[in-house]
Amino acid sequence: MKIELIKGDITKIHVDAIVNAANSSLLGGGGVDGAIHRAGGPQILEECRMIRNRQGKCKTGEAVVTNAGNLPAKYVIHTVGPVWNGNEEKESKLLANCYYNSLKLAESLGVKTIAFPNISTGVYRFPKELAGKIAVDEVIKFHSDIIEKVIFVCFDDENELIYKKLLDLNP
Ligand code: AR6
Repeated sequence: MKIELIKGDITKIHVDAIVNAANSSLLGGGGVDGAIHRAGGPQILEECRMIRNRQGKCKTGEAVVTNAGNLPAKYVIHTVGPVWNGNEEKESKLLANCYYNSLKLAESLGVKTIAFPNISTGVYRFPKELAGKIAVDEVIKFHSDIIEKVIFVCFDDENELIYKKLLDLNP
């Protein structure tokens, strides 16, 4: 599995699946969630509503999939990151679950390329350095015969620098 870093907007990335840092309602929000629904159009929210009706809320650390509407991707995988409250052990495990469950779901869909945002590092206030380490560790230890490339999409300079260091890229 190749790992890449891109600085920018995840809604513009040409991959089979992009991951959304959603909330448990699955009904949209701000940050990357808002950007994905804005750029992707109403079909994504429509499918989120169907999932809500079928299974109720999405638990923290879990993932569900919808279409990607007008986005270049085929799928949006919505995962719910933990809100940082300082319980490092519990919240780190939940964040790791987001990456693991998104990758598992992607595999089941035959996804070859997938892009992740920096889950929980915005409104949910997870410390960026720790979140980056968890994300990179989880992806590296996930061996896949199906997924060929994982792209970390960093929106802000701080995350970009953190990921460059973690992935051993030249700053
Ligand atoms: N492309 C890539 N990354 C982005 C984009 C974008 N277009 N926009 C923001 N980011 P956040 P959370 C980065 O707050 O912390 C929503 O309201 C941003 O710089 O989007 O998991 C949901 O509905 C940050 O590094 O998600 C939930 O209620 C990262 O995405 C809640 O926020 C995550 O920031 C989830 O909070």
